[in-house]
Amino acid sequence: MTQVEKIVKGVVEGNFLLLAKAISQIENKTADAEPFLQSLLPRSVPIIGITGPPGAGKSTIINALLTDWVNNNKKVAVLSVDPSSPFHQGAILGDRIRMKDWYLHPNVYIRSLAARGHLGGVNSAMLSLTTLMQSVGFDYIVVETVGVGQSEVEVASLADTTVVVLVPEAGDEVQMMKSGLMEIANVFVVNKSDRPNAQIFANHLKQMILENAISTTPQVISTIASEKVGIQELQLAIEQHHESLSKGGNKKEFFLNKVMQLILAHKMNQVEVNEIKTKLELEYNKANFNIFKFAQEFY
Ligand SMILES: Nc1nc2c(ncn2[C@@H]2O[C@H](COP(=O)(O)OP(=O)(O)OP(=O)(O)O)[C@@H](O)[C@H]2O)c(=O)[nH]1
Ligand SMILES: [Mg+2]
Repeated sequence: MTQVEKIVKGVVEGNFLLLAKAISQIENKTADAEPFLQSLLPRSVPIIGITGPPGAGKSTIINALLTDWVNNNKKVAVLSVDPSSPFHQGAILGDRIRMKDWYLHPNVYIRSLAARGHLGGVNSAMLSLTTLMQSVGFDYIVVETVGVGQSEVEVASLADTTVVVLVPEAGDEVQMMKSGLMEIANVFVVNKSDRPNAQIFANHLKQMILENAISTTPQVISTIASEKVGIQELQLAIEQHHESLSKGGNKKEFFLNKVMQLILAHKMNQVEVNEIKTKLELEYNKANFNIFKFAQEFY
């Protein structure tokens, strides 16, 4: 049996030990990782990106989505990117509590990934891992990323369907719409709709979407994730988006984007940061230091 076949067997049986090992192999970029990745034959399994500001309810939403999927006997992989800032250190623990029903379930595999320390970007590691998940028998892959900044936008670009989770008092995030959020969202969720002004906010959002109408208009779904309200509507919106993708979609553009990210990551891997640092220490105080000349040495 090949390594992939053994992992598939494990996933069928609800034993994720070999899968976890393969992930570490990829994360640590061991010598075996590249040939292993090149042996993968991914199926077209939907990758659902769930992104949004800290505490918006992303994990609670995933927790609720899992109920229906598992009841329908689906296998689901959840990858959550640990934010690197110390401000968020509670997040991993929080996720463990929020998704506690699922940590030991044979149909669900949950893994946190460090966002820090991936030279060449967390997205190349993510691309490897989501492709792995698509190759070993999962039916859905969920990627949770915190925030609405550029790096999250990049990670979201790996997903087939990106769900942006907001809360009714998300004034600042709405400002962020202008800087890219609008383009990445395939579905908007207004979570915590039990709070005041939720409907006003949802209407405002819909209006903004219409005003900024790009090629497609994302749906706006109101949820109370902690009470599993609106989850079925969300599930439907995700399915509908995925169907629209497989109909026409811009597959070539999608793959081009991924290939560019792989090339970038590969090039970045060849950069010896420590060597640059050592040389820089010798040079940067000199009167004739020129950064372009200096950098050229490493091209
Ligand atoms: N009132 C209310 N609280 C909610 C709702 N959904 C989630 N919460 C609560 O909001 C808090 C944060 O929820 P999480 O699911 O951890 O949010 P998150 O977006 O995953 O957070 P991070 O991963 O830390 O960014 C928890 O205390 C949840 O119980 C909701 O619909 N209404
Ligand atoms: Mg979370």
